[in-house]
Amino acid sequence: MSSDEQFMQLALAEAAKGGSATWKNPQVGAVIVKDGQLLATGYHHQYGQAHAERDAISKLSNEQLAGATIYVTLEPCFHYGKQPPCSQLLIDSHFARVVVATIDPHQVVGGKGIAQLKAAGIDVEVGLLKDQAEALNRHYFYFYRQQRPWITAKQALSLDGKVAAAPGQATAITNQAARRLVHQERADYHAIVVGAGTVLADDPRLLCETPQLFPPVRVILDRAGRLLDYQDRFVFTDASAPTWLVTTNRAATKVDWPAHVTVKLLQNGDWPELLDYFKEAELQSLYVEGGPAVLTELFQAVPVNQLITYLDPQIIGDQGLAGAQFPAGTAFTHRTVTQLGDDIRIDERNDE
Ligand code: AOF
Ligand code: ZN
Repeated sequence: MSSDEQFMQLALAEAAKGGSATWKNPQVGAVIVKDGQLLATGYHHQYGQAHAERDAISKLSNEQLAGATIYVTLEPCFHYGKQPPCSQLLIDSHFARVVVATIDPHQVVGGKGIAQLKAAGIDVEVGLLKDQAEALNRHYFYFYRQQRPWITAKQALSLDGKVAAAPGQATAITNQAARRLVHQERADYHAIVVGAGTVLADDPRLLCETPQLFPPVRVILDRAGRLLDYQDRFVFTDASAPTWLVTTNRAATKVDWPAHVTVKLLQNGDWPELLDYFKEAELQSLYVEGGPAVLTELFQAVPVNQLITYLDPQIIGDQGLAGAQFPAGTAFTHRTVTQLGDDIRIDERNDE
């Protein structure tokens, strides 16, 4: 591995420290090197706070910075957002060389940061460990390139393909290790999506394993407004995460909901309309947990990027509620299988 690669690898490790606290912003890391010596590291700690470059630069003096090289896992920003532009900061710090893993797909940056650095006479290289840098922010890159959220569908099935002992009956299908992993992976998404049927049958919490600074929004698809008579459900009474009630029933807007509940009135509530709404709300990623009616409609309507299936060896029998139906031709290109005690997790993806 070249020393450039080693320093970029270190910048990637720094970036990952930001984790889900960076929320709608990407996870970004920076490493400053001069004469082959590592001088400082930094990362974007939290949405709204200093960018990675500023975090690293703040640890050094002007003399140390002059003529140094900075490795950044994402193109330095060019725009005034919640933070001032990093491209100008790099110029003002008199860096001799800037090594960037990948271009920022966000429209307000999109190559302009690089162009400004080059115009200032700085030696700029782009593309080192690009794939790793993009994998770290998979949902962010997908959202800004494709202009729609990354969609992961999740299902928990018995060996005979059932999701509950009977329609409307809350049933624990998978073991504790599997449920725990679900609670952990929710934190990687901007929204958890379920249908009204799931809220009626299971009264789920839809929270993450550990409290999040920016918890995923609990999106409840309730086209008909069936939940208006069930305002005592956990997602409506517990304010530890936002809840969005998505419906076509005007009566929902007349209800005096608690502050964490937002009603979104749609025309017909189909998936193309939902995706437009999610895009506008800048939800970069969705974890769609069902139940079967929601997943069946999802798979028929729009491309799904990832399908996570938890499978438990129990047999429920023919009185059970069947899982989602998939249209002919549904296929995924990559898969990973993990064993969790007596359960199995199958992660399938369509990488674009
Ligand atoms: C960087 N370094 O560490 C990050 C960047 O609202 P702001 O000012 O925080 O800007 C957010 C945008 O900045 C975000 O959408 C992305 O384009 C870029 N993120 N850029 O130079 C960083 N986190
Ligand atoms: Zn920046």
